[in-house]
Amino acid sequence: METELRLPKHFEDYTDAKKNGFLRVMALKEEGKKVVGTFCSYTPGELVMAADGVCVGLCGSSEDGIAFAEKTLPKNMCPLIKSSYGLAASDACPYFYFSDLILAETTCDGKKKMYELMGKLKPTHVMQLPPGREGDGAAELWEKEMHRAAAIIGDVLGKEITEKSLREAIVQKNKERKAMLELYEIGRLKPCPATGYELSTILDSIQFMFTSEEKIRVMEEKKQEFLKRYEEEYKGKPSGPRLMITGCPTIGVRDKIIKQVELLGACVVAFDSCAGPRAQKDPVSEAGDPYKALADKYLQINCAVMSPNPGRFEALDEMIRDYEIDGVIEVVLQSCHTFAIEAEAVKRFITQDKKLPYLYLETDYSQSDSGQINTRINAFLEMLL
Ligand code: BJ8
Repeated sequence: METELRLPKHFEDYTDAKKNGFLRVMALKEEGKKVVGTFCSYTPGELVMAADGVCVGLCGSSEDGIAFAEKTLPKNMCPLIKSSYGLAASDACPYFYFSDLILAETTCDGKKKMYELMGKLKPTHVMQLPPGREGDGAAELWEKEMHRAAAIIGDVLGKEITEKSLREAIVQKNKERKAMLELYEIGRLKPCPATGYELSTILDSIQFMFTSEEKIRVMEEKKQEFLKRYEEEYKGKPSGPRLMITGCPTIGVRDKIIKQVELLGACVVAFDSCAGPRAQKDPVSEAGDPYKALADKYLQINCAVMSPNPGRFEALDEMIRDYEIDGVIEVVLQSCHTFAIEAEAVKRFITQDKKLPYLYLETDYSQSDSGQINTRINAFLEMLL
């Protein structure tokens, strides 16, 4: 076990930020904590909490690691998958490096096949997510997968998950959800006192905090800070165009798209993504069987990997109303077939049913298309400004 706590071979070559990341997780491990790496909103974090483990999000969000991944994975793959795998396989991600277990799901084809390779680097458990909610037995299968994952997590982390510890984890995670939802809902204020860039950066950083209490405290502090900013500087002032971002996770293209949109005068006030406000709205039921409650909650996530996926349109409708949206930008990562195909129905819904401007941007983590993306964002915003 001691050998696991050695730093990687190339540690001295890493940037200070990366070195700090390694040292932080190593310190946590030295306290005896177990770390579980995750990649998706379908992951029931409550199971990890119930075994006294710490969940860390491992989705790759930069070009780092992509060249390394392309030695193994096809080049024409989603950048999120390549970056995640490349960082893991090259020992460049401190959180993967120190993870005791990877907890993943059968979402899109690229991810689930990549997990097979990842399983050769680390103990990896892939939960069998049903491809749709409506199939006979889908809910039952997912509930069984909760039990199977609980047994494996308990085993690897060396702490049995009891009904009591799981119920406590559900209550605590619901508190986190509430804090996250309230922070997202800052976007409902008009004009919005926080940029989408700020909000998404804060919310992404939350996944690298190691205790639920710390996450809740930071989110509450930020919410109060934005409310104060609204009262003192924004209230009663005119609002610029209010945009919603929908589609694939944007953590790896935040600078290229969200920052650019806001530099040009619009504000991203809403995120229709797997981790956005709609996913936080419904807590896990604290009554009844906890495994069934987890299965029910996590099967409702409106990701395009689900077929069919009608809940996404209901959620879009609700958010357009609640956040007073003037236009929608759909971001699809290159080679993400599920979101790319669903985009046609999203476009129809936004432009025909909701009569709002819609912009489709397909991109990757490189900077090679930045100029072209700026031109398209400019032209789109001209319709709104
Ligand atoms: S719940 S959005 S985190 S699957 S973008 S890797 S789908 S090819 S990230 Fe996702 Fe879970 Fe859904 Fe959210 Fe595949 Fe598409 Fe890449 Fe994706």
